[in-house]
Amino acid sequence: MTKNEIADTLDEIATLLELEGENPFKTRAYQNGARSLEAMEAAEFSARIEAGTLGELKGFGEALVDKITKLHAAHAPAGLEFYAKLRARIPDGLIALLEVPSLGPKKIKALREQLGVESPEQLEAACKEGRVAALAGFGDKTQAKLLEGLANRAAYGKRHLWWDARAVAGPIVDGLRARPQVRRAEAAGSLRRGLETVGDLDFIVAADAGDAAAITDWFCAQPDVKEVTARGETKASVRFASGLQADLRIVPAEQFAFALHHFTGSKDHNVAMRQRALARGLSLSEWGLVPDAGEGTAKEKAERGLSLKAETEAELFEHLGLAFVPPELREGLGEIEVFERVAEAKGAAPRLIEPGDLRGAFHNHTTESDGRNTLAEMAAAAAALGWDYLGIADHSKASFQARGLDEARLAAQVKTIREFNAAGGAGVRLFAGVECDILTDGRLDYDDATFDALGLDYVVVSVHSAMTQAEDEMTRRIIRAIEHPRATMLGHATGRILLRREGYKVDLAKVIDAAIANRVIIELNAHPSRLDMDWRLWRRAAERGLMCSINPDAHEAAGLAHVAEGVRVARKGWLTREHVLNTRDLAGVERWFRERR
Ligand code: DGT
Ligand code: CA
Ligand code: CA
Ligand code: ZN
Repeated sequence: MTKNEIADTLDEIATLLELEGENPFKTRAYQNGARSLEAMEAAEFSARIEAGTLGELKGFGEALVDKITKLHAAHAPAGLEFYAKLRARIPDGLIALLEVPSLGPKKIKALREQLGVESPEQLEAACKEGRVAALAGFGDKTQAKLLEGLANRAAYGKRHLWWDARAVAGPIVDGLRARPQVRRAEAAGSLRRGLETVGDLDFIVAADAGDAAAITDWFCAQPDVKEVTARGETKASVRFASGLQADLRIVPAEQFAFALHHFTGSKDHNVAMRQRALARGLSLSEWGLVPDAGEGTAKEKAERGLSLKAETEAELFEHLGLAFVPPELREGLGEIEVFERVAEAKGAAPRLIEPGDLRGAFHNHTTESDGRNTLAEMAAAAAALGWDYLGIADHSKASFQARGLDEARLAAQVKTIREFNAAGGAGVRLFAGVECDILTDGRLDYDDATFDALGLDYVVVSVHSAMTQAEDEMTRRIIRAIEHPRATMLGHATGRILLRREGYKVDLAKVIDAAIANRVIIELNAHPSRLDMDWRLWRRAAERGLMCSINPDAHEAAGLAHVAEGVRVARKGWLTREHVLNTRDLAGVERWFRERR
């Protein structure tokens, strides 16, 4: 296991021990161990494990070192017998109780010992019978709160599509900025990093201390707020009816850049940044960038005015010898190394793709299959976006539920598109394509003679059936389609629907290899609930020569705008304009299609 996975396991051990009522010194030793591991360079950690010198460090007792060493050698926490036994002693229901708001290990232990409660269901029953209120340290109010928390558990635990979260967050940022007391306001957290799903919203505001209460009042009184879950002088947390929660932090102006950076995360990025600061004798936190040496906490030092100044995040990065790292790249996946080289003028910053780079899009449906706008309406919408071209790709005949096109209807559509272009194209050039089903054995939905006769500009190949095939069968099926000389690009590589449906089982490493070898594009399906293929795979694949197309999979004119979603996650995958086909001009696209054929 890696250093960070081991740190997570130590935290989990601490929680499990607390559930068992182990003494606080012991549980804290695991938590402190986890923090120390987080702050340690991976190289130093490996070297110390090798040499058996971890125990020389403060806070690493013999028992802890023994467990860390065993976890390091294991593939999963269960490889550590101590962990496996501890976990086996604790009922799953007890773990589930940890997810109930306002319920921590200590309260859970009390409920278990005094009422025999070992699951959310049992807790609900105990609350309804009034037995929880009767316990010392609980009372009527706590019982009511627990009942409500249980009822909302599903909604609370749920993550939200970025697109939905953004729709809530946008007006809040605008609203905050419109307050006269607010100097600066930004959304932070996973939303700012552009993650495909968002757990909760995080807002950072700069204001004078005397104005904080007025801002907090406004935040908590927003019409959509269902419940104020926490409230202090400079912070508040609220829950909206949708179940989405939001945190607000108000900081002095001089702390704003540090707080914005800290609460943007990710946690892994922050850990790497903190290590870098420590190596320079500095301590980085939401409070500032202060000398590590000397009396007092980082917060106290910042309040004594000891922090380096940073008006902007760019200045914060500069203090640590780094160029500005775009929020989308802050995932602790090697961004620090790259932007160090940029700062030292040893390398260029990646010029990540931007929404304005797109000049068209290829995977779009019309009323001929399951779209809601006609070809002419789709073309007009593309022209209104300022695009140079639009690719049409309606479903093929095997997708009968989507009214897929048989050979004759497709031939007629191609003819319509040619006539449309010949008549001037109303501002955009249309490309004739199809979203062709990959049949269960990997053959395509039209035969070669049909393809020859149709004269399509391009073909998107997609899986829409038999999605439960075994992994090797699905992998072979998709690769066979990729190897078809007519295939131009692969649609939605896993078929996942975020927060609803797992993707089909497929070995994407092999699919990527095949796509590169056959010069087939893999799409980045930009629909907010797909974002498929996943951004985590793009950086490496693109370096190896995989071409991307950011495809809206639009089923109506308004759906074309979803390409912005695709651009966002493409940035998370380090993609530049060169990696994406639909940043090319008309001639460049025509050339690609011609060479592919
Ligand atoms: P989410 O809300 O689950 O989609 O993900 P985030 O990244 O928005 O996480 P959240 O809301 O818990 O916290 C916002 C940021 O604050 C997070 O990305 C990094 C920072 N942060 C919060 N808690 C910790 C922590 O315990 N350690 C470190 N290093 N950073 C933290
Ligand atoms: Ca968050
Ligand atoms: Ca948060
Ligand atoms: Zn499809």
